[in-house]
Amino acid sequence: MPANLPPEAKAKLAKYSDARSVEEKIQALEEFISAVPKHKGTENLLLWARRRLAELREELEEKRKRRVGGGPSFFVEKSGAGQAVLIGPPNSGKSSILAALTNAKPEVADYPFTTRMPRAGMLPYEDIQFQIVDTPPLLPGSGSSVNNRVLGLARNADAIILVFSLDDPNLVETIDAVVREVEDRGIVITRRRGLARIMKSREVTGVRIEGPGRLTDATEDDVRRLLSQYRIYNAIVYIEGDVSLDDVESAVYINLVRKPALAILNKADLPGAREAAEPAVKRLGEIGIDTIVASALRGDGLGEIAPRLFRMLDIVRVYTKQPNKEPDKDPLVLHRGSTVMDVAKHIHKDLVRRFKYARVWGKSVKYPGQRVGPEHVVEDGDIVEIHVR
Ligand SMILES: Nc1nc2c(ncn2[C@@H]2O[C@H](COP(=O)(O)OP(=O)(O)OP(=O)(O)O)[C@@H](O)[C@H]2O)c(=O)[nH]1
Ligand SMILES: [Mg+2]
Repeated sequence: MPANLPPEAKAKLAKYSDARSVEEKIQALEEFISAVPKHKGTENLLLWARRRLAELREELEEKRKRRVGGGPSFFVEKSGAGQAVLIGPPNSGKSSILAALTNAKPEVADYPFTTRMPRAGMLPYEDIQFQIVDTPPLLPGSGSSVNNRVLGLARNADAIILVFSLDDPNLVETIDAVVREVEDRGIVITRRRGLARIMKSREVTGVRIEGPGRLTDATEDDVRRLLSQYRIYNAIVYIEGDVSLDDVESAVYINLVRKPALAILNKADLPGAREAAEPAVKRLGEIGIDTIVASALRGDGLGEIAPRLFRMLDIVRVYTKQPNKEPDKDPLVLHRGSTVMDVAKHIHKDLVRRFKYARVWGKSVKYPGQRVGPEHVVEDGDIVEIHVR
């Protein structure tokens, strides 16, 4: 349902999105909330605004703590070929999975809320490693500050691993609640019809619509008119799938991100687990989340996690080499679709200017050592030798 905001509320929202400091954002958001008329059409918007306000107050609190020196931080610096965050209800076995997959030694206990702070470990896969992050439990609908922080980690991660326990008597409901909690924060993990994202930028002039989607009920000019009401004049509107004008409007305030996600149904060793898994696997299949039935205790399914992560992250490994030398042992990890020029950029920025051509061995070329130009797209396992002027 459209929000039909009065101009005053739209102006406040513009003030909020232009605000730089957390304090300014809090003030603008408070003003916005009082300027929004309360009716059915604005319910979601207000829900978002109140949550965002809670998050900002939390952030301010964190900042104060850091200023007075100390207090452990929730943030986990990325390392390896990708960061995957374990998320799930209390006692589902998140810490046990981290312990089983990596060399980390988190606390595991048979009572809920054992984990209080995130903790990371490295999961080896062939010649690379993924970073796995264990988090405190998520309690859907609780609105707790821990939820906010865990979802903050999820937003920053490269992939999400949902962890559920097969001894949960309401497993399907739990899955639905956790998925909803994640998606309500603008982290899209299910298959969806459409998705719109607005990237404001001084570098573009006007509003440009990009991406593989299509507008279902509006023209590009309608989008421009809508955004100008929010004082957005220079932006890229990125669309995927079928996108309505309403979707574009909610993208003004909710910053959607899509994250690859995987679900682990844990404790497959318990009696009755097989029966419990069936409806859960079905439900996850319906919403388009890949699932592994596993046991952190016995080891079932754990070996599947790294190869699935590799596929989900959509990355390729490239081995660089110098002429007449052996290729490097450690690959460069790049997004799928990267070019030989991206490889050059990763090695040294000087190479971009001096690039002449490259020789490539591997899946992306017809014959070994083929000579290619800068726009040549690399594939997993390619060896790349860059020649400069
Ligand atoms: N039978 C069985 N028990 C498991 C398995 N994985 C974990 N557990 C047990 O489940 C309990 C909770 O495990 P944790 O790894 O602490 O769960 P958690 O999700 O990290 O819990 P919180 O930190 O409280 O959110 C512990 O008693 C574990 O030994 C499993 O695969 N099978
Ligand atoms: Mg734990």
